[in-house]
Amino acid sequence: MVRIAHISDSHLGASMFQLVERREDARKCLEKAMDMCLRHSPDVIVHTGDLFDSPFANVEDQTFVNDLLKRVSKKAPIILIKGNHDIPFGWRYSQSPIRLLESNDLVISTGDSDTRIFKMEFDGEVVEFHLISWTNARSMNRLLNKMAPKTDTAVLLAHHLTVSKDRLPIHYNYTGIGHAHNFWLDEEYDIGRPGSTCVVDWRREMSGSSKLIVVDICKTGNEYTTESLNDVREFKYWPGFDITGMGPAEVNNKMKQWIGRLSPKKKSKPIVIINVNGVVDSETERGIDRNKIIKYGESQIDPLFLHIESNWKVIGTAAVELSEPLNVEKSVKEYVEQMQTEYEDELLTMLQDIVGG
Ligand SMILES: [Mn+2]
Repeated sequence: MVRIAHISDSHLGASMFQLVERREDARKCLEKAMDMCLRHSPDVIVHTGDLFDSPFANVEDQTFVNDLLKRVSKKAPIILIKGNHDIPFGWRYSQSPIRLLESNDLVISTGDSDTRIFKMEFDGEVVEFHLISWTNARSMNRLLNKMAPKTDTAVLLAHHLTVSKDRLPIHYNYTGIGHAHNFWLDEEYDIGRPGSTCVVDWRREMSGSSKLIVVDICKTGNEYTTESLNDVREFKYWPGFDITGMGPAEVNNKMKQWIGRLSPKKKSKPIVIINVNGVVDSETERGIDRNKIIKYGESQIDPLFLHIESNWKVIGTAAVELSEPLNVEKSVKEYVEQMQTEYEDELLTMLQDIVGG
């Protein structure tokens, strides 16, 4: 039996909403994920790419990674795929901070190339690893077509896949990928994607989850264990606030009421994202006092950051004055006159049919 612990997409250096605290969070998330891997005593740890958010990683992040991998690689070898974020200007240039980690013998990666095939022996059991770092679709398809393992047990590791799961070569015991930041495990096809170790882009990641995938490759088939990988920062995501039909005062009050109901669980300052939907008129939108609402929220829940995502739609308004609202015929005529609608003639003809004029 060979045990692989698989994580992905750590995006060191990413800072959501330009919050410097998130850089520190990303480092803590990676360290937490690596320690979670070690607790399962894996034969090998796999990271399928986007270790850094930018190939021009800052020295602080590089030093952190260096120290962390030095500690972890003493316990288990680390295979690291280069993701699209780890490579400058796409696949045409090879200089990447991963290259440095590799030449320091902290990780096994694909060197200056986008691919590498090698064997590793675990207690007499030989496993062939096929690595594909980020590359274009054509070269990826070419690699997939020509890579054929020579040993019984083989593992394919890539940052992303350019073919659907049913078109993958069948000779791999496990295919580990990254790139998309949500967990996905297909035990029938033996394909796993852990998701990101931290929240990088909340719009894409809030609906899913991230997990550590532990794969035991046995003669009788794979056995999977997964463990939730939550961000070290607490996120409160409220998707369903609807302000349809409200006036400005009502919106301001309601939003304060909604915020008042939020109560963060942990002690750490949470990131709170409030998604507001609905349709309001432009006057109402102008009357929404964002600053006051946010200040109120900050005083109530002490967040690291409170964000109101304005997803509401705005319709223009025009006041129509009806002299006799109960007189349908007169009201329609007044409406048509004041709105200067292009359907004036049709409306007036319909009106004749209805009231029999
Ligand atoms: Mn990524």
